[in-house]
Amino acid sequence: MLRRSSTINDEDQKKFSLKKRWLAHHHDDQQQVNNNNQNYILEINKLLREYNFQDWRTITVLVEINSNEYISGKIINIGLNGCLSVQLNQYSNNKIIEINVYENIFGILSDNAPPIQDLIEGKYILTKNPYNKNLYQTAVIIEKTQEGKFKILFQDQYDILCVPRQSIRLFLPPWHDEIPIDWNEALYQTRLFTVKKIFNGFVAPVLLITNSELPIGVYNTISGGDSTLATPGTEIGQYPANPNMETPAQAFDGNVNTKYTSFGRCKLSNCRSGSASNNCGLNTGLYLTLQRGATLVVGLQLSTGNDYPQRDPLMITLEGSNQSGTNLTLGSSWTLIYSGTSGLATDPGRKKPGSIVFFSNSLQYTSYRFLIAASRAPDCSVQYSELKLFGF
Ligand SMILES: [Ca+2]
Repeated sequence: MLRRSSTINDEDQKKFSLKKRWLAHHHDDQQQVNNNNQNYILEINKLLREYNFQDWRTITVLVEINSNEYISGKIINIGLNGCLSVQLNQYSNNKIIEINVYENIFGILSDNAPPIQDLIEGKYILTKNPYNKNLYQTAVIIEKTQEGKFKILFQDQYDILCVPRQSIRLFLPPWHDEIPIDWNEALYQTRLFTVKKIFNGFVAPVLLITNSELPIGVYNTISGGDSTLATPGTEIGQYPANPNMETPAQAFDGNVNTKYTSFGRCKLSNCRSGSASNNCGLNTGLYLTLQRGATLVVGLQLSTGNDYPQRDPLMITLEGSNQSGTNLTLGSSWTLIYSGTSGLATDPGRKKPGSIVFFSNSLQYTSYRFLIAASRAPDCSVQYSELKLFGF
C-alpha cells in the first residue's frame, strides 16, 4: 500500500514493533468489545441490510485503503450483500477498491467538511495529509485555536499540525442520516484508536489497557496516602454492583454506556434524598496493574457518565508503583506522576470523551493509581464512563 519508505532502519524497526504491539492489543480489545456488545452490532447489521444503497452511485466519497488511511474516489457500482466499488481519483489507471459495508461500516465515508460544532477536543477524525491532498489519515483533535483552526495529532506521525475545518472529515458514512443508529457509539464500539506523540525521541503512545486488568476501587485516599479499599454496595465507601454494575471495571470496558460511580463519604440514600451538599466522591478512585507489564504512561483521557455533570472529575492525580500485592495499598509505594486538570473542564456532554491530557513522565511503572481531587460540583458521588491511559 502507501508505505512511505522502503528502507527499514533502527528507528523504523522500533516503530514497526510498537505498531505490531498495538495491533496485538487492538485485536484483543476488539474481540472483547464485540463480545460485550453483540446485540448492538447485530442491530446495526440488521439496519444496514435493510438499507437500499442504490442511489449512491456516482457520489464522491472517501474509501479506506489501508488501516486508518482513506482516499477520495467515486462509487461506481452497488453490488449485492453490501459490496460497493469505489474508483479512486488519484490513479490514472482507474484503480478500484471494493468495500463490503456490512462488514466494514466505516469503510466508506462522506467527503464533506463537518460543521464546526462537531469538532471538539478529543474527537477522532480524518485529516488531509499535507503532502498528498487525496489522502486522509486518522487523527485526534488536540485543541481548537482562537483563530478557529484545529491542532491535530496524526495517529502515525510525530508533529502536531494546525489545520482548517476544510481539511477535516468525520467518521460518518454518506448514508448516516438515513440509517437510525448512534454512529458515534458504533465507531467507539467497532474501532479503537491510538495516538502517537514524540517523547524522549521515541514514538508513542499507544492505548495501554487490554480490558483484562482488574482495577481495584479505593476511597478516603489521597495522593501519597494509604489506600482504603472500596467495596460493592450502596453504603459509605462503596460502588453500585447490584442491580446496576457501576464498578471500577466498568471504566475500562470500552463502552461509554457503563460507568464507575464512587460514593466515597456518602451512600446511595444521600443521592436519593438530595441531602449531599459536600463533595462526597472526592478522594476516591482506583488502582490497577497493567497486563502488559512495566509501561511509561504519558497521557490519559476520561469520558463522562450518562448523567449528573456535577459528578464529572475535574482535578485528578495519577501515581505509579513497581511494587505488588498488598504493598500497593501503602501510600509509600506510590510516586506522583501527574496532578492537575482532567480534560473535562469544558463539559463535552454526557457519555463523551474529554481532552487527552499529556504529561511528562520518564519512569516506567507496572501499576497506576488514579484519584479524584475535585469534581464539577458538589454531589453524593463522582463518576466516569471510561479512563484510558496512553504511553508505551
Ligand atoms: Ca465504561
